[in-house]
Amino acid sequence: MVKKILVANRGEIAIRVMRACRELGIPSVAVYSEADKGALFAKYADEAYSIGPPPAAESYLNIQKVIDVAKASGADAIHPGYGFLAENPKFASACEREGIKFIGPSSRVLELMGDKVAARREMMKAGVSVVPGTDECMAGFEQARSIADEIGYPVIIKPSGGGGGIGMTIVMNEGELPKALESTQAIATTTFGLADVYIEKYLSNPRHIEFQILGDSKGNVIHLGERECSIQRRHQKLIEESPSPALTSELRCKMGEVAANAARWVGYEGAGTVEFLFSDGRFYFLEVNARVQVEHPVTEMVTGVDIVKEQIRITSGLPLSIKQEEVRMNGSAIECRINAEDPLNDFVPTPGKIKSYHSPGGTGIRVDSGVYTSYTIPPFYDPMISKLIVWGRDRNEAITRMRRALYEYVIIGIKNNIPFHKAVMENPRFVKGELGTHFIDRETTLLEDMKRIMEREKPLEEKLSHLFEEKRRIAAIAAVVAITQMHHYTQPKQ
Ligand code: MV4
Repeated sequence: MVKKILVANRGEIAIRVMRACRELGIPSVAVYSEADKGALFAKYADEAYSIGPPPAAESYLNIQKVIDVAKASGADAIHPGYGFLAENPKFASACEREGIKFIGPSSRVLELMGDKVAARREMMKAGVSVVPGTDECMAGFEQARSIADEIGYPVIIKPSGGGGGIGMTIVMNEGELPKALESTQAIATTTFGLADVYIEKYLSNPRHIEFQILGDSKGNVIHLGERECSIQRRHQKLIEESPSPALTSELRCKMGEVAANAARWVGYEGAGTVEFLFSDGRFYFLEVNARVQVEHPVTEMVTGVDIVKEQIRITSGLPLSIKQEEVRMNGSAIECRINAEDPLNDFVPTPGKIKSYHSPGGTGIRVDSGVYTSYTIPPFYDPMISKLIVWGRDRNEAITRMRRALYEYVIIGIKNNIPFHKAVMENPRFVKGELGTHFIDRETTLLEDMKRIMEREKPLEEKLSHLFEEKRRIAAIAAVVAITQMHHYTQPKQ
């Protein structure tokens, strides 16, 4: 086993990783920016080191600083979490050079999966069905036009340098093609430093279904079933679940095998996700995420496998602790991302101080978070407050349990998206499992539903109002202190 792990991340995922370290008896090291001095993850770690100013570019993204702390603290491995340096091949190779184990795939695999066109080409070679489109970058307008003609409109132009939706442009007809090409290339250049773009057939309202895979250094690759992540807004996932209501066990078996074969083909070591678009009973490879994902807990809830512990085992050169035929998917899990954002005001971020905080509990509930009462969510990073994950014996039980958990959840002081989640859990199409990537745009009643639900649950807030009568409590404490001191100073010495 590795001996000491530096966690190069913040917030809930840093704590998630440190929890696995603690269960394995491995000491953990936190690195934190000046904005995170008071954060829970920095306190949870066995050691914590400041690495610079709040902007991520000067702290969490500073490769040299992170490596310097790893060396100074004697950490022999680094877990990058998600985001920040997690899929940066330069960081992985810097670790490799310095003799520190990077908990993730090799820099070669990160490089390959980061280049979306190369990944598509590799998957075609592996016999994986990809969305109809190109296997190389667009050389120019003429080439783009002939390919679009071939696959038929609408098409979508995507930057090769980055996944996740940034810069993607939908093209309905040939007339729109030149402008779309130009704009995607411009965004690709400024965002990813690479003008390369590629073309795919555009699928309207597909489902987003992804498979969790694990590969060890002995060549074993398994999958832990799928997650459906169709409920997203501006490429930000908001609700994820496992299993997908759209898959039969036959299709799950088939897609899982394709995902595992894809990982095997590239020599994948570590935890990863193979993303597919699913439409009209057919599935198409989209991209590989070479990291542990935000939504990994739903898979942990239905399979019982601790994905982060597996990552650490893999990096330590140990075999996976479970074989494919031993993987059982039991029941149904749903995750709601609880964000500091105002769902009534175009989901604008609302960082700030949490005056009062009470998270749900009881049967089948998991809350992954890095916040506490009186904690201030800094404005510099992702405004996620927590992930609320529930498990039920079937999807209906998971939904009713999620409604119950959301009812219990009290966050006072900052606006948050709990009303949005309550509205979705009551949405008839969500309940029927009729999902697609355009769900939020198409469900036009969600805003009214949220308002109605907030009105309905006002009495509860009033019942809990003592929780946020902070000023009155402080005044009372101040009065007691004043009286005590008066007594102390006015008593004549005996
Ligand atoms: C697509 C697609 C339809 N057809 N690809 C990829 C990353 C994910 N976050 C969005 N992606 C999509 N890829 C093909 N071939 C639809 C989406 C998509 C989307 C695209 C543009 C603007 C908004 C979108 C919302 C959800 C899904």
